[in-house]
Amino acid sequence: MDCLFCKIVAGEIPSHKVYEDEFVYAFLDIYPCSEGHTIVLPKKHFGRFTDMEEGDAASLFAFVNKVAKTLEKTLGLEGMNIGINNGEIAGQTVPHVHVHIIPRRVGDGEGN
Ligand code: D5M
Repeated sequence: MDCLFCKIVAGEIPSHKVYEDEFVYAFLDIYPCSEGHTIVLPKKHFGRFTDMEEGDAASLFAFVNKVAKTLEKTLGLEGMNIGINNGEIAGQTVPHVHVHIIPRRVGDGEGN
């Protein structure tokens, strides 16, 4: 399948890995909204979040929770935005489901 994120998971395209296990892969976003902006995705290909079964979605978010806590600790964060663009009309540019973890810091703009 010609999928950018499947190629990253397979190591065919380089990425800055943050976390990996049997089911998920997390790496730094190439166009970060803030320092440490991380993408978490299931290794198995799903186009959109709403293509996933409830169990797969729950597993993905369990890993998102783990990665977010690790980033919080290692980067000393007070908060972060965690979200998904589900579908092209919602801003999804890569059709392999992924969760954005965007570290937020005092004075960085939105919400402060
Ligand atoms: O988010 C897709 C995100 O994927 C966007 O923030 C850029 C990022 N991206 C695209 N190509 C790469 C590579 N090669 N490495 C790392 N990050 C990448 P979306 O929610 O679909 O708009």
